[in-house]
Amino acid sequence: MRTPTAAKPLPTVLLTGFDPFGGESLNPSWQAVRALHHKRIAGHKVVAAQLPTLFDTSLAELARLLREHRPALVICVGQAGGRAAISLERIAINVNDARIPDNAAAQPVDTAVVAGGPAAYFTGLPIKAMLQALQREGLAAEVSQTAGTFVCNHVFYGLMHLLATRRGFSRTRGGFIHVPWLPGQGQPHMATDELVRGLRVAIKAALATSTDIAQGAGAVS
Ligand code: PCA
Repeated sequence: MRTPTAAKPLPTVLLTGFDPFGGESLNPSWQAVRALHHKRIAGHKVVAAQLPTLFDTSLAELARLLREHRPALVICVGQAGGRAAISLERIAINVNDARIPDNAAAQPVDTAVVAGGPAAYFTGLPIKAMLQALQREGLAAEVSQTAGTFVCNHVFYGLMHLLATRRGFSRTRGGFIHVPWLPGQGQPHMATDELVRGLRVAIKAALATSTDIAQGAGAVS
């Protein structure tokens, strides 16, 4: 007689959003990612988690989440007030240069995210395929060439460095998406349900595309 085997757990997609910063009362990245918590997308289970807008502890928290969930795909999401489209970030740079204080009043100027690390990392996401998928759905989307030099770039660079250097993560893909303000925060804005739909479409495209149409890879030294 065959013994029943336990169902294999679904592979995980880790999605992170940030808490509000800069005196705002909400952060669209968290509003959008939390709506996808425990949803299934293309045979994967989504886990959504919040990162603090802090230079000091955001990366330790991300590293803890990676160890806990061992995701197949990681997408960190942040607010980019003033942008009009879902921004697929191409490159993370090894610089912290804060124009405003973070939520613990830290404001590093021209410091490294990782001392001695490469100058930059390209995203591990198939951003051109994701862009096409978003535009096909009629959603405002773009490839962005900079995630800035505040906590979002810090987390993006730290994520790519962790995936490149920590044992056990060589097959985990990751990257960063910035989202516009929500209505009420300022202009231009996108509605929460559009952001949620956009993230779903972006995740699906990332899972369906192993090699991007046009993609750099790895570290830039
Ligand atoms: N946006 C900030 C940090 C947190 C967030 O949501 C940024 O773009 O760096």
